[in-house]
Amino acid sequence: MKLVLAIINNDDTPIVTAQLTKAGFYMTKIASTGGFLTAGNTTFMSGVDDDKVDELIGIISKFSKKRLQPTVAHNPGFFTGGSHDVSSTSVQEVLVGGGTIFVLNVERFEHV
Ligand code: 2BA
Repeated sequence: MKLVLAIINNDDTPIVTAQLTKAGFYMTKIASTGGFLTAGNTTFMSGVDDDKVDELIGIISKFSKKRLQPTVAHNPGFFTGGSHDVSSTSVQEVLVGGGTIFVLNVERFEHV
């Protein structure tokens, strides 16, 4: 058995949830936050038999879109010699997703 952890963009969470449920997968969803963009995303946690892992990853891949997400970059300032430092911010885009997936071995599973 494997534990699949999949980090998905919040915009894709409804369709991924629907498609995984339709295919018979059990899952737990955890509200999570990306360390870099500090934007909300969803972490899916699903315990599956080894021979179902590829099907699970296939569904997540199919319904998780890559997207450009704006992020504010702080450009280093410099000292003018006057009373004000000069610095600026600019909006840059970061390519996010589709899904980020980890597959872990499960030593023991109990459902009591
Ligand atoms: P965030 O950490 O908010 O990262 C969002 C996007 O920013 C990433 O997209 C990547 O394109 C970029 N990025 C992340 N860290 C960066 C850095 N140190 N320098 C430059 N660019 C950086 P994805 O790679 O698709 O990741 C989407 C989300 O998946 C991440 O959100 C994070 O929540 C999770 N994630 C990705 N890789 C991970 C890892 N190795 N371990 C744990 N979580 C991860």
